[in-house]
This record gives sequence, structure tokens and C-alpha cells, in this order.
Amino acid sequence: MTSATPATGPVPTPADKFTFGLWTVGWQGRDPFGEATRAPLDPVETVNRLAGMGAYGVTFHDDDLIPFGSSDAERDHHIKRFRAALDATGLTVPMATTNLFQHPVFKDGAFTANDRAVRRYALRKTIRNIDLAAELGAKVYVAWGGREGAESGAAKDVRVALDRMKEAFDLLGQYVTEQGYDLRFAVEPKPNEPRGDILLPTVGHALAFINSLERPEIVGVNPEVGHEQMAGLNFPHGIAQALWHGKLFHIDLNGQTGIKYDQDLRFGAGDLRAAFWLVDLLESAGYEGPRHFDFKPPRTEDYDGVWASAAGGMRNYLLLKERAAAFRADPEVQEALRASRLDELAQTTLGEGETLADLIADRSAFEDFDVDAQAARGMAFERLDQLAMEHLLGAR
Ligand code: 3MF
Ligand code: MG
Ligand code: MG
Repeated sequence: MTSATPATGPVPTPADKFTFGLWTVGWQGRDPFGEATRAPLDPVETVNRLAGMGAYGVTFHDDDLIPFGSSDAERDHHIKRFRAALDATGLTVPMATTNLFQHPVFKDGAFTANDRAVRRYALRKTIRNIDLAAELGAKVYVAWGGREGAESGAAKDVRVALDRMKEAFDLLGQYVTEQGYDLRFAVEPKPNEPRGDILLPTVGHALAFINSLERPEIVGVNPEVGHEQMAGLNFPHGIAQALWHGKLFHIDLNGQTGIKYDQDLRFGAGDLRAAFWLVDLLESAGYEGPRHFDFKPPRTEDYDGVWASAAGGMRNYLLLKERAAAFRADPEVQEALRASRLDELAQTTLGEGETLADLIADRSAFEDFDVDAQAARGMAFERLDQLAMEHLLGAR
């Protein structure tokens, strides 16, 4: 390893539930303007490396593990080697997903392609990998519809496309139910890239869509840090709402700096303040799912750089977890939270036993309410936020 290897501080263990997609450390650095800068990475080596670094699990698209177009015999061979590596290392497979975006056949989408034969093929490709996911013990099946969308207005009838999207999720829900698989789906929103506009672009869109499904209880979301930030949204707020709905089935951690292409930086690089609040939220809310990294080690890096990048994401999560815990434990912060009336937000707006009629009859709530005195009262948020900054910066 390189000098980036930390000498002190938190060291990842499987109990931290850090997981990595095969496609992340395995990204060869191909981008729209340049060829690959790294040689292919054997999934077995990935498993061994990740296990050695204290990761908990590994995830994959069907085509990451079994190259597209493999024969049945080749497929069996790839699965066998992978399984042997998992067994030898104890690494788990908590999630799997389908590549419904790379092959040209998916150029107009998969579950919502205008061509019906493509939709039928996409469902069969997904079902085939669901069987493998269940066999490997995965509990979550992610669906990122990167090609479900359009570049121009008339090209996609969005309402009809959503009918087809619902049809697909209803059929997949039926399949896992009939098979008796202990597997739930997680929709991964993204606003654009590779399509000009992608369907289900944000966490909010996905949550609303899920309510229209036949089995909403087995479908949640897999939000990705950078995807929400590409839309200028506050990621911790989106995660808080997903948690509030009981729908945070999985999460993709990475880094992004502002509204631009999907950077997929390592977790903590990018918007560090958002990363701090995210870790604070996940840890204080008791999120128990995997902390899954979906990042792309920059194409400037050789494999030393790739593993340093992977280690850095885990390290940043653990450091932020320490900082967030220190922030919450600081008596001055607790006092500042009270000064900002966070405890009051937790009180119901009507009192115990109070009715709507009581509120309407309460002159102190309206007729006699001193709006000017109330309006003049500061919220003390700046002091509170500065305390957070100082914990984040290691100054407290
Ligand atoms: C693209 C992504 C995807 C999804 C993956 C499902 C290739 O921006 O984030 O990664 O995460 O398809 O997990
Ligand atoms: Mg991404
Ligand atoms: Mg992702």
C-alpha cells in the first residue's frame, strides 16, 4: 500500500458493514473522451482485497461478474470462482443489480423502452440475475434505470412509460414473492446521465412512484449522494425523508462537488459538510443496512491509487462518525440545540388531549399572540452550526 495508508485512528471491520460494487474498484477509467487507463480487475482479486481491507461485502451487476454474452458453461465457471472466494474470505453479497444500460440494445431504455421486445428481454435478464442474487444471499436488489428517459419531448410519453415501469416492478415483485425469496427492491434515482432526462429523477419522485405499485412494501430506495447533489438537492434531507417513510433499503455513498456530471468521487471528497450530516443522520437514526460505496477511483490512478481510494472512503466514514458522535455528546452542543429549540420541534403542535376546536378557541394562539415579539427572537442557528463546523474541523 501507499503512504495514504493511515497509521492511527479508526480501522474498518466487517461490523461497519462497508460494501463495494465490483464495478467501482473495477472501473477501468473509460470516459466519453478517453480510453481505459487501467487493466481489467478479476472479481476474485477484488473479493480478496476488500476482505483484507475490512470490508463486509461486495455487490455486482450481472455483467460485472459474468461478461455479457457468456455461455452457460462460462457463466457457471465465473460464479463458481466467485463463490469460492466469498467462502474463503467470509465476504457477503448483500445486494445485486442488473446492467440494463451498457449494451446498445438498451439505448432507449429497458423497462420503459419503446420497443416491447427490449422490455421483455430486460425483464428476463433481471429475473435471471435475481435468481443468482437470492442464491448468494442478497437481501436487496437495486434497480437503476439509467437509460429510462429521453433527450427530446415527443420521444417518450412519460405517463405511458411510467405505466410500463410499474408493470415491470409489479412483475418482479410477483416473481420474488412466488419464489419465496427474502429479497426487496431498491429504486436508485438519478436526474440525468446517461439519458438527457431520466425517469424517477430524485428520491422524492421514486417514493411517490413506489406508492403506486402492487407490492409497495417490498420496494424502497437506494439514493446516491452525487445523484441528488447533481440536482442541487440536500442529500441528508432526502435520506431523512426516505427514513421517515421507512424506505431507506440501501444507500450509495460517494462524493460530488455541485451541479455537474456524475463525479462518483470517493466518499467524503466533495461536499464534506453534507457528508458529515449524512453520517450523523445514518448513525443517529440507527440505519442498519450496508454502507455501500458507489464511486469511481479517478482514471489518473493506478491500482495502488484505486485501493487507497477505497480505503479512503471507509476511513472518511469512520472519521465522520467519530466527529458526529463528539458533536452530539458535547454539552455545549446540547445546550445550543435547546437554545435553537430542537426540543420544542419534537413537541406536538397540539397539546396532550387538545382538540382542533381548542386551538381555534385559544386566543393566546392567535388574537393575543405577540407576533412582533416572536418575530424578534433569534434562532441561534449560527452558533449551533459553528459548533458543528468546529467538531468537523477537529477543533473541539
Ligand atoms: C450510475 C450508478 C449505477 C448504479 C448501479 C446499481 C453503475 O450512476 O450509480 O452504477 O448504482 O447500477 O447499483
Ligand atoms: Mg453515480
Ligand atoms: Mg449508484
